[in-house]
Amino acid sequence: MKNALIIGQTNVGKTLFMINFASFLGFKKILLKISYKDGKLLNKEMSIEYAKKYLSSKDQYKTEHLQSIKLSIPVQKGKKEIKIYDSSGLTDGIHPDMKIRESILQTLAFLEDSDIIIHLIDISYFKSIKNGSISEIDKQLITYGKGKNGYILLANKTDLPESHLGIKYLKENFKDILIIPISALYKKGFEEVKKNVSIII
Ligand SMILES: Nc1nc2c(ncn2[C@@H]2O[C@H](COP(=O)(O)OP(=O)(O)OP(=O)(O)O)[C@@H](O)[C@H]2O)c(=O)[nH]1
Ligand SMILES: [Mg+2]
Repeated sequence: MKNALIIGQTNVGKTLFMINFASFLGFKKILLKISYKDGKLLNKEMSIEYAKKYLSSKDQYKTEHLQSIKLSIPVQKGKKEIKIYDSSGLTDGIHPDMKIRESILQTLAFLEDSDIIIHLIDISYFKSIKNGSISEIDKQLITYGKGKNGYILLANKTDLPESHLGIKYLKENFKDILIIPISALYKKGFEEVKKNVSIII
């Protein structure tokens, strides 16, 4: 079974994307496998509503460990299973909090083992907040992803103001990668994500 890693800066919507993508595919419940940094594993079954409420947050660094769910995606002949990993948020530079540094290490260590990389960028309020550019860590992820087969860039939060400027910037500056505008909150653009993931797996 192929695995996909959802990666990106903190608060960009990685966890909400994973949960709502499961919901979009028809799942009413998810079985979440949490991989703690000390190697322990924990399984938790929960409803989509519960998962959204307790796993996704407006606060930064909500996700502290790798956590995965199995999804089945329609392909040409039937369905195929895929394991989707949600990860802790990355940041530019070295984070002062050791716990967060360890989480970042766990995410990066898993990067090489991933068949598919789903890189999320928050493109809302693009011009005012990010001074018209994406962060260094996002640029590095794009450079890394370009060399891999299964790399998809999701421009998230298209429901918020100025997102069109962000999409324009990405499409102009990174012409040779697959960029899909989405709203993880409203499950917009998910058909396109499903289509492209099903081609890769
Ligand atoms: N308006 C809007 N808000 C979104 C969207 N996607 C996520 N959010 C919000 O952004 C915040 C962060 O979402 P999370 O899913 O927790 O983000 P994350 O990337 O997993 O964050 P960390 O685990 O902290 O790294 C929450 O308040 C979400 O409701 C979107 O498409 N539109
Ligand atoms: Mg998260």
